[in-house]
Amino acid sequence: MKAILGDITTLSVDAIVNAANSSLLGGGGVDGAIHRAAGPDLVHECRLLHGCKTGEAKITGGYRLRAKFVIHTVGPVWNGGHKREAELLASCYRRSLELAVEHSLESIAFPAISTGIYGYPVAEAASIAVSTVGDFLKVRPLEVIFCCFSGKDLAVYQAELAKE
Ligand code: AR6
Repeated sequence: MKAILGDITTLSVDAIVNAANSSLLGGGGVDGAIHRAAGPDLVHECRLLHGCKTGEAKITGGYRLRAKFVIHTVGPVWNGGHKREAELLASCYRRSLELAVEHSLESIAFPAISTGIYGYPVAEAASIAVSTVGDFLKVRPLEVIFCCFSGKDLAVYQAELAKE
């Protein structure tokens, strides 16, 4: 696993992960960027999924994206840390990786789920992301990219990766 700085919508991987909301019908942040880049067929397929619970994940095609698939997961809204946020965030990473394996995918890129509009502190979120993915990769090999959207986030991820 590695961290890079970039726009997740441009990556040529088997799947990119979307930090969605429970409607799966689009929104701001990375969700908006993915829907804009994928085109309107993405929301048409998302409508058929009837939403997604926090901590769960669902897969669709990638349409106009270079990625073949989009794995939509719903991160927790940060509420101070005592509302099962850590457990739910770890579940987002695990369920996304499980879907990738079920679909025989070899590469997957994650944004920093929940750390934008949902307000999860980046350092805590990066620690959960790296440790949850690291544990999963001990059992199932996959190419995992953490796609950071700022140099500051990239530095936080690199510090976490150095601990693994
Ligand atoms: N590529 C990579 N990362 C990005 C991109 C991009 N193109 N655009 C933003 N980010 P957020 P959340 C980063 O707010 O906190 C939506 O409205 C961003 O800088 O996208 O999980 C959904 O519909 C941050 O580091 O997702 C939900 O309602 C990270 O992606 C809600 O926002 C996540 O920020 C979900 O909030």
